[in-house]
Amino acid sequence: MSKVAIITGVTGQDGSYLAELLIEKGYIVHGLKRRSSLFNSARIDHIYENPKLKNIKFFLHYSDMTDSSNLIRLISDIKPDEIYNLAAMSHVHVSFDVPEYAADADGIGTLRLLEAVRILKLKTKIYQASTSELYGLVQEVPQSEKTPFYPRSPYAVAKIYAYWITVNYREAYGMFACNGILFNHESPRRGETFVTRKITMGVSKVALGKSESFSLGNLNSQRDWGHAKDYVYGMYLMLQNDKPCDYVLATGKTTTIREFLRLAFEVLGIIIEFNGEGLDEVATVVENKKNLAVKVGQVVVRVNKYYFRPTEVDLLIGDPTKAKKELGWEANIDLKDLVEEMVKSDFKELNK
Ligand code: NAP
Ligand code: G4F
Repeated sequence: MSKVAIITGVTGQDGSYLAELLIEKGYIVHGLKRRSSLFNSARIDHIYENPKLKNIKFFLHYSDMTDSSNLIRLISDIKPDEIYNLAAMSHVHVSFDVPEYAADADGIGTLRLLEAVRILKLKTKIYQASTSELYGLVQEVPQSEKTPFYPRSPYAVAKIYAYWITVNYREAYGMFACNGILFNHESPRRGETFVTRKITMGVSKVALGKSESFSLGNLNSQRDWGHAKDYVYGMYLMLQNDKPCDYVLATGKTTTIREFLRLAFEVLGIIIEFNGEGLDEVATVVENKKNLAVKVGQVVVRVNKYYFRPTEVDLLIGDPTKAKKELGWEANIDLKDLVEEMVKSDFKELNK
């Protein structure tokens, strides 16, 4: 018999890849999406249009992590074998502007979901989308499941609550609930205001002559970037394991924003150099190997303090040893391939 899964946040980057994965594995998938004034299903529309996935069982329901009666009703009707809780106000910088909403949707939202499963006395397995942002002001390098947390944003504080309430429900009620402590993962489906996608779109627009330059914030911070496709497979593996546990998913390598930017321009044969310091730092073209719409000497990136955060997470680098040992999981797609895929996808789309 087919397994039944609920994915909250199905319209997001990870939700879309996970829906594809579970459908391929023969699951009946129920995606929860929130109401929006514009269509918000662009990342999952292709699932219906793919002839290879003709007989799929994929259903969408309106929902919101701030609405417990809605969650109880849907979970009671669907009685899922697995729930993947991916819904969240996931933008760290924006969480400083909407801290109460972030706490409600990301923190208490997770409690609402766990409570729904407990009240309904279901044996549902639960995956909670935890994050490397929990490490914040890092207490250890690299960060593993044993590293103490030190959150640095309202988003991370909300996710700490979600992390511990998941652990607590596992211990108090014997629920099969796992935290995936995922380091940054990206793809051509990444939201356009996260730094990697902002860069790959910005680079493509500049190369096509659609804009002269774009602005970024802190170029010095370092992230452990993987591909979202690899990471959703890790989520799935956590719920297929014999015992519920928390796992770090990461590549074990870290890179600065500045280096990601350099690599992204390089995909299009544009070589840049950095000059100046702090808010005066700029990236300038030194070579244009493919004769794209840029000139040598053109300033293509500037630094703008608007994009800096009140408190920054300077360095993230994860230790995925436990996931490798216990789940057989590892990141397969490396940073260079990820950057190339993202730049080529944006360049193609913007060149239409
Ligand atoms: P994303 O693209 O921003 O997707 C978030 C999803 O949550 C979207 O479907 C969004 O709906 C939905 N959502 C937001 N607020 C909601 C609410 N109040 N009720 C119901 N749904 C709501 O994020 P992602 O990159 O796929 O990440 C998935 C999860 O993993 C998130 O919880 C994120 O915090 C966590 N995480 C991500 C990373 C990463 O590097 N990507 C790393 C660690 C953890 P709309 O489409 O309508 O906006
Ligand atoms: O791409 P970001 O916005 O991602 P951030 O803050 O690391 O959060 C993402 O990863 C977390 C996992 O660690 C998730 F939990 C979270 O949901 C989200 O998916 O910023 C990355 C870095 C930061 O240091 C930021 O200050 O890039 C720096 N940055 C520099 N200029 C910028 C910009 N970030 C954004 N968004 N926009 C800029 O212009």
